[in-house]
Amino acid sequence: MNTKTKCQQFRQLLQSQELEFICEAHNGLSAKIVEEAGFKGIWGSGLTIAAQFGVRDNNEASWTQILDNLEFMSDATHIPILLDGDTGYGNFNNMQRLIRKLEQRQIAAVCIEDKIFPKTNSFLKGDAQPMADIDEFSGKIKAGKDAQTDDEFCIIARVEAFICGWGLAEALRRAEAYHQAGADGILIHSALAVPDEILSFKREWGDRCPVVIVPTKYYSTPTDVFRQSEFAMVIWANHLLRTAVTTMQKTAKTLKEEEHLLSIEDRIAPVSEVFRLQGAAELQEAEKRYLPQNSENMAAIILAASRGDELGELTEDKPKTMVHIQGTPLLSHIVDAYNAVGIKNITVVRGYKKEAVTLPNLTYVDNDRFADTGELDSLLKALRAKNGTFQDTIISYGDVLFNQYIPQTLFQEQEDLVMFVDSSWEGKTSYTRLGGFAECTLPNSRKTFHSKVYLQQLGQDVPEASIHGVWMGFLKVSSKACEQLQEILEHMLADPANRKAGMSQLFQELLRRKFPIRVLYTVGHWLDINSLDDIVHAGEF
Ligand code: SPV
Ligand code: MG
Repeated sequence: MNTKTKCQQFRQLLQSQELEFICEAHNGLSAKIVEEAGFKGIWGSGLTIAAQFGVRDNNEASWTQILDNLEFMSDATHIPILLDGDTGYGNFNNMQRLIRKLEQRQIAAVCIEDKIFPKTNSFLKGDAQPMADIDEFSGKIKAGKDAQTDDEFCIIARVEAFICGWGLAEALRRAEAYHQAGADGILIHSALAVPDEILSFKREWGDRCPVVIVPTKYYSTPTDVFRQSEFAMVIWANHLLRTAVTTMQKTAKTLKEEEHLLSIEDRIAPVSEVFRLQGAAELQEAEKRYLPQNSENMAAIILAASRGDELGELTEDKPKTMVHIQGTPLLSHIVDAYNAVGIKNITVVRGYKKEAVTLPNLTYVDNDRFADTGELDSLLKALRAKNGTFQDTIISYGDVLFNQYIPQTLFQEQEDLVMFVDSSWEGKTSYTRLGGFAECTLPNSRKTFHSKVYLQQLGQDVPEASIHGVWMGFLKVSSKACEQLQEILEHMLADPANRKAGMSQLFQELLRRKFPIRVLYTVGHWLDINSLDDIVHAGEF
């Protein structure tokens, strides 16, 4: 990247011994496109900036609106911008304020033309346009030079004598006056289809100061003619906007006529190119550095392959997870609760009547052998589907409702394996669901609020005196531990004896391998749908 300031860069271009080229831009995006094409400078065209606002080139857009637009152009690029400053938007005083505001936005240079505010584009009835008083305009240039704080800032004086129907003598007289007033360069404009006016001017002018041209009308002149005549700079003044107009008209017309995108899609920039131009990648990098990674890095796996025979007829044509609770499938309630805490990466393992499980925005993994496999088989399939890219993940069931508090709290804990245990288990003499009873390092009490509790055993046959609660069917596994979990499951399921194994066997295996499993106690906040009665009570939940 150029280490010179934009003002230094522009002055260097203007004074270079080569013929230099700058190209029009009219907003941040087109400015960036000009820079990427390799241009060393940008023409902030009055015509095209007005046009992209949908107004005329008659100072209809206020100068501060132009300034705001320029700020986007300047922010988007590293090359200097020469602003087409029309007549300076007023008298010498307005000119001075303009210069200060341009410098604040790192605009490198401004060009002002010797006409009257509000001006009209040079190609619209040019010879009917009045010119500025030569002394008044010279004073404006002087005021501008006095206002600039950076010595390198350039002011180009644009001579409109040819445009307004005057001859070479008037053009030269004005150019000399503006040069004496301090202009850093002269832009000599012409509306002829041939370069005669600008060439005759240059012949007489010699090299008193750099001369800039805008060959919009005499476009067929070979560029070498400009080079040989030792012009300093060529401005391609409006060609990107005109390109955009043609393409947009064509696309709009085609869309209107065809009512589909087939003949358009391949002929226009993909959205990925728009994102690239906007610098989306840079923001993504910054997000990694500055944003908490949590919600991006959270996922859920919902085990929902089984039928739920206990609900009888209700699960004849759909699995339990699709049974309605207050008019909405159970699974929907579960997804809502996950979504509410920012988890949208949700994998659902389907099995029984899988075609009935069709909620949107979920990743489905099918366990077609659900009838003769168990939960661990489903879980392994879900983990395999991640292809080795894991997030912190909550494993839960398709028939357990819960409060947002549950996932929220699980993700707050940094440990690799975290589970919830409901300590209000009394009265449940047998609890076959969800792996059963839990014995932990400490029972639930005020004391546990300040100390960390870990799982010691989980199953049906925990002696009553040792039971501290029931597992509620939620296990948070860190992204790192997901990888280990997959390995363990691959190993376990390689043994046919584990074909139908459930989560309690997994816990036992994890304990056997000495993985610490953190326990969080709660009372309530969940509902295990296990009977018709539960469905009725779910409404209250
Ligand atoms: C502009 O680009 O706005 C110009 C050049 O002033 S011209 O339109 O040729 O006058
Ligand atoms: Mg203009």
